[in-house]
Amino acid sequence: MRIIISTNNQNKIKEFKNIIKDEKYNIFSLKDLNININSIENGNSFNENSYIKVSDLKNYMIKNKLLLENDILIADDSGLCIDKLNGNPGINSARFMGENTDFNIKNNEILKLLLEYKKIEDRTAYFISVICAYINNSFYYFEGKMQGYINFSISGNNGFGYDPIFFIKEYNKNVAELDISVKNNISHRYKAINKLLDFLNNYSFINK
Ligand code: ITT
Repeated sequence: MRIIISTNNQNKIKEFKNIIKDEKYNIFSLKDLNININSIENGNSFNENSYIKVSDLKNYMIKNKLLLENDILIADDSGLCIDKLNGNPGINSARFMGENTDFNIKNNEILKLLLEYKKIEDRTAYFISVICAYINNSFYYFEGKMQGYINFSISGNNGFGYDPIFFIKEYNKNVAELDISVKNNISHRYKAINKLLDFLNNYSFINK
């Protein structure tokens, strides 16, 4: 069965392929299928933006007669929410300081915005991933969160995006310092994907 992911972020694709181990699913990115979609993410929530990305993919596949009967179409809308910044950058995490701005610059800016908070307890944040899935003509949502803190400096080369400033107390490391297999066992994306997989395992259309 095909799971097609409506994203242009190759780091997300890597994580999806790493997390979904069940061989009954074949995972495809837009790039794998040569599909060119650039969704306009102008929703007011993670749910709305993940829906926009999936429905753009659905419409493209129907229009181009690419959609197969059992296809599962999904998108992930994710972001970093920092409590002392009123939940920002939140749904604007990709667009914060400009979509094409280097993450080293974005991460440095976040550290600057939190300069006044000298205690790690005051620097709480979470990553969130909302997966919207189009399955058998209906849309479903699956959400995962990973709690942590914004560290005082940038460190680590693994992962992507805001991982070099996101500190996990249990490991005493930033996410970017964790082995990628560890991140993929605790992350917001891992949790959302697991909810999706549980749902699919119990879904009679898929298992008939
Ligand atoms: P698509 O919309 O094409 O999927 P995107 O990168 O624009 O790709 P989002 O709109 O969901 O993705 O924006 C999420 C932002 O949050 C983006 O800037 C990511 O770099 C960042 N982000 C999401 N998950 C992350 C993670 O696991 N670790 C670090 N940063 C993450």
